Amino acid sequence: MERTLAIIKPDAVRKNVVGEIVAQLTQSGFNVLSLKMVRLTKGQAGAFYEVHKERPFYGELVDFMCSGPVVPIALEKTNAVADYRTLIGATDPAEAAEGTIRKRFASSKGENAVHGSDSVENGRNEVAFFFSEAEIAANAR
Ligand code: FUP
Repeated sequence: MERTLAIIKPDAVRKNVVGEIVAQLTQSGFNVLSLKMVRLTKGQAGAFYEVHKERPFYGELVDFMCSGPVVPIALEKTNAVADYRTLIGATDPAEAAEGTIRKRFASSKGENAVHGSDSVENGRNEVAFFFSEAEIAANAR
């Protein structure tokens, strides 16, 4: 079993598609270990995206992630990281495959509906960024 972190971003929360995204996740075989709705501070969003801090879009990305509530979701599945990346599609929705979450719900490369961990190690670390083991234990398989 692998863990990965999804975050439903502020654009998708504003579009009222949290339920549809969670439904697509569970219909695609992901077990929801835990989820919550939170409003990130700049400090939290900045720390979460620390790896991108030298990139030109970092400031905009942090501001966007703090612009409204987000829904972090701890997911579990065999091959969760790669399967979730396939399910969400390319970073830019214009390049995302038909039926992917970003194709269905994202507006642009910046406001792209969902976050996804990009490696198994980051999957574990990013889940731990938002959830304690006690929060996750209740629904682990
Ligand atoms: P992804 O793993 O698909 O979320 O994409 P990246 O890790 O490359 O980028 C993380 C986030 O930075 C994206 F979700 C949106 C933002 N971003 C931009 O705003 N502009 C870019 O050119 C690339 C990424």
